[in-house]
Amino acid sequence: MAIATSTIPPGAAADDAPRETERILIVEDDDGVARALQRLLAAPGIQVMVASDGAAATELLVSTRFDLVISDIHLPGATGVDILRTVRAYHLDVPVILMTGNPTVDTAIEAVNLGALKYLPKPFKPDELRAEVRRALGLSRLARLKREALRLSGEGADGPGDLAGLMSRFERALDGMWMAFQPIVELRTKKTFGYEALLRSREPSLPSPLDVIDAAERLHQTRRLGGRVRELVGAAMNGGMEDSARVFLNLHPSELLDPSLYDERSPMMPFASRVVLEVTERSAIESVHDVRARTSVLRFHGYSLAVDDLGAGYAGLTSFVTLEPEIVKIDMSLVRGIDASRTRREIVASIVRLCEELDIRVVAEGIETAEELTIVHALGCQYAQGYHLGRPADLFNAS
Ligand code: G
Ligand code: MN
Repeated sequence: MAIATSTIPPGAAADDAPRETERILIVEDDDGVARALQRLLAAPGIQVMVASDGAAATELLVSTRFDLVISDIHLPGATGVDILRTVRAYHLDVPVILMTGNPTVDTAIEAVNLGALKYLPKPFKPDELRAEVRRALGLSRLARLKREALRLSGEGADGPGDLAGLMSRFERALDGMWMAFQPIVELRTKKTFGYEALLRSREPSLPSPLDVIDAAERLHQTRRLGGRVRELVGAAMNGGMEDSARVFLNLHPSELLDPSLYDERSPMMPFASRVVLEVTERSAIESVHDVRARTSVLRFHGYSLAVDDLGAGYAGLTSFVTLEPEIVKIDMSLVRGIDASRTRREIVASIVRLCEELDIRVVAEGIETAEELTIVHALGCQYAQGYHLGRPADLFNAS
């Protein structure tokens, strides 16, 4: 039998307020292990269901709301990673614990990339599993509360039931997306130093690049999006772009954890020495472990690094210290109206001075007027970018 259920009714020995029955799905082909897990996890208010292969698991996952999925990695007709993918396609917030008797680095990396909560090598101690399950159910409850709060505030058009829809819109956006390129000008020579590659969408329901990035985050697909961007930019560099031009590429901090970024066969690798990876100050990089080891591998391949949106986000020097960038990009909020603001001029002048000492070059972003351009040049910025110098455009037929 592919599917088995055991329930103990809620409220029997609950010490806190009664809540809805919580459902756990166990995906395990070994009957003995499945039954042992079922016994171990059965508790008042918890329903434990078992699927013994990938097909049965998928059937349950698309029809039932689960609060936790515990899956073996090796299954008939699927892997635990396939199960994880199915979960992510339909139930964004459900925690997934993967178990294996034979852990490998590759599956562990893939599991973490797809958002597995925990990768448990077998055999595990019952207490260890129970503790993980308690934590996971707690997170699941938290996710549900957050969804309710969102619904109350009238936001969050895509409820969890709509995730399949969001996924298909995201897939269409990936298929139709293209890269715009905006020139970055060297101020001394007035020549184009390079281009920032900017994502553009043709999907009417996700019209702005931020919509696409937001959908990718909600669907745990930021790495797939990053991979597609690198493919398109690689094609542009292979195609019409002049060989001397640098390309500035925005990297989501989570992409630093994507093994494909470091893959020799990555479409960007042949051009690495002309590529500047921009990491924004707006999101915390502290969540990425081993940043310094990762950036040193990227530098070994020839990439340079830039801190993006300086002055717009997190205060402090974290991104300077961890990334040791070759370039910083001053956010347009500091540039806007700089000709009329002494404070902005002083801040930019200090940034330029500091960067000179650290041998970091400075790009001023968002230049919209001749006056702004004159001032940032006079203050010592080496490069500038903005509508005044060139709008993002379909320059290299990258689509
Ligand atoms: O965060 P980041 O610097 O990567 O953002 C770049 C974004 O800023 C792009 O979406 C681009 O279209 C936009 N942009 C580029 N130049 C200008 C400009 O001069 N003014 C304004 N308002 N936006 C700009
Ligand atoms: Mn940028």
